[in-house]
Amino acid sequence: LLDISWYTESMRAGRPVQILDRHKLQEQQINEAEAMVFSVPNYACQRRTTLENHNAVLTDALSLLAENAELEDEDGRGVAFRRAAAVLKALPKPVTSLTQLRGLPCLGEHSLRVIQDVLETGSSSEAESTKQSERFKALKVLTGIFGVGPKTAAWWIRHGINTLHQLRASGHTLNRAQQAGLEHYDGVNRPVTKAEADAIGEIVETAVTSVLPGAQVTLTGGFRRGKLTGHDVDFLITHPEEGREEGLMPKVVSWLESQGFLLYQKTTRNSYLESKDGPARPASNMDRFERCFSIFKLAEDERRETKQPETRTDGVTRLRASEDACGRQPALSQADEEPKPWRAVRVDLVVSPISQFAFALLGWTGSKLFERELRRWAGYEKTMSLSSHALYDNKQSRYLKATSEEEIFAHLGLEYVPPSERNA
Ligand code: DCT
Ligand code: MG
Repeated sequence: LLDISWYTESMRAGRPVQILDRHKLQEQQINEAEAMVFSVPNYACQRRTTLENHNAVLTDALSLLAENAELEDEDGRGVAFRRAAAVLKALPKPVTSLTQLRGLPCLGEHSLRVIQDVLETGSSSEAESTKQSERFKALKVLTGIFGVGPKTAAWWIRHGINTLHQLRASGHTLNRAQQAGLEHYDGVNRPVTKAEADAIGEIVETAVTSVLPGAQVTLTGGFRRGKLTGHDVDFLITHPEEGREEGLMPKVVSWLESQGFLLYQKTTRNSYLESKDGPARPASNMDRFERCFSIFKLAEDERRETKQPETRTDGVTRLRASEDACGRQPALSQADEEPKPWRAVRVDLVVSPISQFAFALLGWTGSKLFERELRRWAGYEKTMSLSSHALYDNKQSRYLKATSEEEIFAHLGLEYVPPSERNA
C-alpha cells in the first residue's frame, strides 16, 4: 500500500501524507460505488436522451418485450417496458450492477428481472425465447403489412394464417390499404435512409410550393431527431398566413398523383376546431389534422442498393421479400425478377394552420414515448391538456398560445429539450 521512498521523501519535505488503512480503503471503494449510482428524473421529457445509448443490450431486450406486448395488444405492459428502456437510454454509462439502479423511476419488478438476467448471462432468456416464438414471428410478419394491426393479425392467426403465403391462399378479403401493404410489403418493411427521406422531401417541397407558393414543408418524426433510418418519412406542412393552408392536402395529393409518385394514399380531413371542440383531448391526439397516409414510389439509386438485410436500431432485422421471418416463401411473387428501378416508402403528410404549428411540430417530432410523457407531465404535474393542436390550462380555463416549441416547454415549466435529445 505504501511506496516507502515516496513516503520518506514526503516526510522530509514536510508534505502531508495520508496513509489509508484497510478500513479506510473499503470506505473509499464504497463511496466510489455510491457515486456510480445513477439518478434520473421521473418523466422522459425532463431528460436529455440522445441517440448515443450506453446500454443497448439492455434496452434492445426491453424494447423487444415492449414490441411483443404491443403486438399482443397489451399496451399497458408495452408502455411499462418502453419506460424502463427509456430510463436506461438516458444513463451516461453502461450499467454493471443492479445496485447502481437503486431508486431509479419506471423500473418495475419484471424489467429489473430482465436487466438482472442480461447483467448475469449477457442476454435476456425471455427476450430470446420471445424472438424465437412462432407467435411473435407470425404477429410481426402480419402486422408488417401496412393497414394490419395486432387485432387483425391475431384474428388471422386464430384462423390458421401465419404467413403472407397462407394469407394470399386464404382468399380473405383485404381492404384497400392492406392490399397495397401486401403488394409493397418488401419496400414498406425496408428501413428508409436519411438520403431517401431527403429525396422525398424535395419531391414534397416541389408539390407543395407548386400548388401553394409560400407554403412550408418541415421534416418531422425520427429524422428530425437525427435518426439515420426510419420506418417512414413524416412531413408537416403549413403556410405563414392563417387559413391559406385550407384545402391544401387534396391539391398536393393530386399533384403527386399526376406525377406518378403515389402507389397508395388515403387522406383524412381536419376535424379540429378549438372553439367548437373545446379543450377535451380527442380520442387520439393524432387524428384531427388533415393527414395523408401514403406509399411513395421512389426512384431507386443503384448505388444506394444494399443486398444485406438491414438492422433496425432496436436490433430487430427487418424482413426482406426473399426471406420472411419464418424463412418461408417470398413476400412478392416477382421476387426472382430483376430488381425494380424504384422502391416503395411509407410517407405521412400532415397539414397544420400556422396558429397550431408549434404544437403540431412538437407532437410530430416524437419519440412516441417522449410525446406520451409530455402529455402525462402536462396532465399530472401542471393540470394542463397538451395535444398536437393546443395547450389548455385547466386551472385558468384558457388556451396558452405558442409560436415555438421553446414557448410550449416554458408554459409546461420544463427546460427546453432540442429534437436530438428527445430520443427516449
Ligand atoms: N406519434 C405519437 N403517437 C403515436 C404515433 C406517432 O406521438 N401513436 C408521433 C411521434 C412520432 C411521430 O408522431 C411520427 O410517428 P412515427 O413515424 O411512428 O415515429 P418515428 O419516431 O418517426 O419512428 P420511425 O423513425 O420509425 O419512423
Ligand atoms: Mg417516422
